[in-house]
Amino acid sequence: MTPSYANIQVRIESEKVGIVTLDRPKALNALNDELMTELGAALKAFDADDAIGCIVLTGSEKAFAAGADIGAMATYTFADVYKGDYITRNWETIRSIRKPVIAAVSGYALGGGCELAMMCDFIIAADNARFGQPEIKLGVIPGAGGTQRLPRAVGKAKAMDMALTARMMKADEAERAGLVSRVVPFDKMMEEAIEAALVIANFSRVAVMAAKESVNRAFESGLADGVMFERRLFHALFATSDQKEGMDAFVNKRPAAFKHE
Ligand code: DAK
Repeated sequence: MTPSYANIQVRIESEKVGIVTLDRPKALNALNDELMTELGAALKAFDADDAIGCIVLTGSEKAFAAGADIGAMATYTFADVYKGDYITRNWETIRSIRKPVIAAVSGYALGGGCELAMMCDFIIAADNARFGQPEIKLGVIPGAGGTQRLPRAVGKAKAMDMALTARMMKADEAERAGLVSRVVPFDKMMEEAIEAALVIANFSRVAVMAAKESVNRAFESGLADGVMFERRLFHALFATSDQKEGMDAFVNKRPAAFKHE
């Protein structure tokens, strides 16, 4: 039984894939404090569930999420946000999730919505997706990593363009720029995301988590340190039964049956 929440829906697909759907349709899935707390709880629950091998995070056809809730933050003062460490608490949870999280993005992914998608491990976009960091129009700047993750994904020129002009990037441009890994028609988006999630969920969980950790290390370290980190994880995987199983299955021309240990 999956728990029920007020601002998100959760379900399990094919017993292996956890799906979280942002569900505040009247506000285009604007990300308020309650929603982010629920999202963190749902992601942590799937991360802790041995049956789950991958998570898909999605929204509605019109909006993945149109940003943090502007109404909720409109009257805050500097002292409020600084002393209260404004929404840092529940926005950081997603970074601690060790299983892969795929963002399936349709419609608007703006401000915190774009940042949330970028915190996921990769993005599969519907052809109607629109990415943007329009905070400059509100007299602020991106606050959940947009000025850092966007240039790493699309380079300085496009990141500056988006953060300074507030223009939106369509799905095809986002794919060319490297922000999203695949673009598909909207009615195929969830099928594509779930299929990718099932592929991942059927591999060794240990190897999958190591791959995620190692790729993420590329953004935190220099090349030599990153390669050494990868080398040590690669070596460590030879201590798993899944490495024996995977290689034996290849040699003997049979499908691998991973035990995730
Ligand atoms: N917040 C609250 N309500 C929103 C919203 C938002 N971000 N976006 C849309 N809504 C609401 C609208 O107010 C409207 O509500 P009602 O008037 O019907 O009650 C409803 O959703 C439908 O929106 P529209 O009528 O505007 O729909 P349109 O199709 O005409 O336009 C739009 C869609 C997405 C172009 C437009 O709604 C829009 O521009 N929305 C605002 C986009 C935006 O500026 N987003 C960035 C927000 S700032 C941090 C973490 C995160 C953040 C900061 C710090 N820390 C961890 C420190 C993030 C900041 C942001 O995201």
